[in-house]
Amino acid sequence: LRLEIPLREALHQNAFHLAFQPQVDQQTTLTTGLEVLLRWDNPILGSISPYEIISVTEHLGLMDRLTQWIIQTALRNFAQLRQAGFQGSLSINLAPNNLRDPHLAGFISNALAVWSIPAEKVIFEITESAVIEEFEMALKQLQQIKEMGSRLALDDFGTGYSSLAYLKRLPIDELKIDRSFIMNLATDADDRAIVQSIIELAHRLQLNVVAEGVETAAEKEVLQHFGCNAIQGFYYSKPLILSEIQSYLQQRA
Ligand code: G
Ligand code: G
Ligand code: MN
Ligand code: NA
Repeated sequence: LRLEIPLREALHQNAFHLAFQPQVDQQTTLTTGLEVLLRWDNPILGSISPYEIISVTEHLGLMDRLTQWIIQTALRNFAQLRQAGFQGSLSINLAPNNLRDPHLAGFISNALAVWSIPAEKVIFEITESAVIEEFEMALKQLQQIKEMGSRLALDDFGTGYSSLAYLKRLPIDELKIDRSFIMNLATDADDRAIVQSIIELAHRLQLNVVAEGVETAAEKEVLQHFGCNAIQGFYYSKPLILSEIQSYLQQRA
């Protein structure tokens, strides 16, 4: 494949970087969370999506290396932001292969200790596709992460990749409503009904709800009206590199 050789090179040179997207609490309007997103800008190939990076990396058998780089770099950057006064949480995406790694929780725990980050400040995002195969194995890793004190979010909720069965079977703290339900929220009555129901369901299950991909004030207002806890999307900010998120946080708190 066109990506295999450049990606292998990038993995050995740590040629990636991370972007951070704010999550804004709707009661306080404070930025109470950041999601970390993997970025790779190759001078020849351009910008490659994280989906592609992760699937090729898994194929190359180098996922553990990439995951370790993501977690270490994300927590090092998070420690810097915390030192500058940020008190919110950091959300890190986990890939399917991560949940087959029995050393994952231990690795996370060590990295948290290195940077003196309280475990409860870190949220790990998973999708149904990460647990659908080898469910018992995945559940074990997730339980270990929970026992350490970190939190879990079910990402892309409502799509084929995240279903109701997993709400019951996984120790989840948060639901992230997929962008596909948000896109037409201002005009589509069906989407409004779906989103309202997801928020109500989440609250009845004592889960926090974050809406993703919010781009307009109209969408934000509908979500606020339904009691959505936090909003992430271009309406507030696109994903920002470390120096940009530092100034964003200084300006907005
Ligand atoms: O930021 P962007 O919309 O390009 O990200 C697309 C998707 O790629 C995200 O929704 C997320 O699920 C996945 N993704 C982004 N960064 C990471 C990462 O660091 N690790 C994993 N496993 N997935 C990521
Ligand atoms: O983890 P997940 O795959 O849901 O990551 C969210 C992705 O969506 C990120 O890749 C991010 O760049 C992208 N994104 C974030 N906010 C918006 C938005 O408001 N609109 C659109 N179109 N994409 C967004
Ligand atoms: Mn995510
Ligand atoms: Na998503």
